[in-house]
Amino acid sequence: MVLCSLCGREPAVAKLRYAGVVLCRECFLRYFEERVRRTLDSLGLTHELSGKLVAVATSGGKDSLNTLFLLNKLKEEYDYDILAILIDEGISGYREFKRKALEAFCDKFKISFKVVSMRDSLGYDIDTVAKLSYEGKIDLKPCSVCGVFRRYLVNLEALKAGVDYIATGHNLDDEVQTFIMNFIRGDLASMVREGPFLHEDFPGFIPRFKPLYYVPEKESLIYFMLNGLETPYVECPYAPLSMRYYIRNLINRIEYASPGTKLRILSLKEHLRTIKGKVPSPSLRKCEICGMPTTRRVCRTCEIRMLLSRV
Ligand code: Q46
Ligand code: ZN
Repeated sequence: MVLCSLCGREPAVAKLRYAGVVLCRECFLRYFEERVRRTLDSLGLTHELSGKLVAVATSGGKDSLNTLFLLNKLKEEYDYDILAILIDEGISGYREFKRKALEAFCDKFKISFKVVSMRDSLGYDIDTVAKLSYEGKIDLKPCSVCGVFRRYLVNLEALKAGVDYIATGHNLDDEVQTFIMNFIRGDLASMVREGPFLHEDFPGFIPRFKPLYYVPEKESLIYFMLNGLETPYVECPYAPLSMRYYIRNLINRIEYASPGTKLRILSLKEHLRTIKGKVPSPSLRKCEICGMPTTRRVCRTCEIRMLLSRV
C-alpha cells in the first residue's frame, strides 16, 4: 500500500505527477480547498463578498458543480448568498441529463437555481444552429454560437436577479486551452486580459471570478468523486467539432509525456498578464440593439441573431 506523502499514515488516493507526490483523501481535500481559498483571498474577495449575491454559472458538469459545492460550503464564512444559473441550450441527448443532475444537486444542498431556455430567450437552440451549420446554411460552428449566447444569457439573468458577482467553473486546463487558442488566433489582447477575475467598470457588466483557476481538471474530477457528487458522464455531441477539443487532446498528450506542461503554460500566461496595461484593448460600449456591454457597435449575440434570422 502506498502511503500519503504528506501525513505518511493514510493510503494515497491521488497522484500529483507534476509535484511528485501522492495524497490520502483527507490531505487531498484539504490541499484542494486551501488552494481555492487562497485564490479567493488573492483576488481580494475575502471581505468583498460579504452581503453580496453570487451567481454560479453552471452546466451541470463536474467543474461547475464543484464550484457550486465549494461556494456553498464557504458562504457562511464569507457571508454571501448564492444562486445557480443554468442555460438550457437545447442540445438533446446531453442537456436534459445535465439539467437533472443540477436539479438533484440543488435539491440536496438547498441551493436556489434558475434554468433559462436559450430558445425562449433568444429564439434559437443549439440543435437548430448545428443543423443549419451541417447543411451549410450558416458559416458558424455550434460551439461558437453556444459560447456567445450562454455568456450573454448568464449576464442577462444575473442582472435581472440583482447579482453582484458571477462565478464560473473554469479550471486550469480550460484556461490553458483558451490561452493557446488565443495564441493561435494571434489575439494578444485576450491573452493578457483573461485571468481569475474580470472586472470592467461599465454599467451592466457583472464582475466574474473563477475559483478553480489554479486547479487541474484531473484534480477537479478527484475532488468531485471523493465528495460523492454525481453527474452523468455524457459529453455534448458538438464538442468534437470545436477547436478546443483538438487543443485539449493535444495538450493532454504533451502533459502525459512531459508532466508540468500545463502549469508552465499557466505560469507564462500569468506572467503575460502583468503587461496588460501596455496592450491596447477595445473599450466597452452599449450594444446599439440590446444595450448590453460589448466592445462592438452591435454585440456578437445580436449580430448572430440577425444572421440566423436571414436563413
Ligand atoms: S455545450 Fe455548447 Fe459546450 Fe456543446 S455546443 Fe460547444 S459550447 S461543447 S462546453
Ligand atoms: Zn446586443
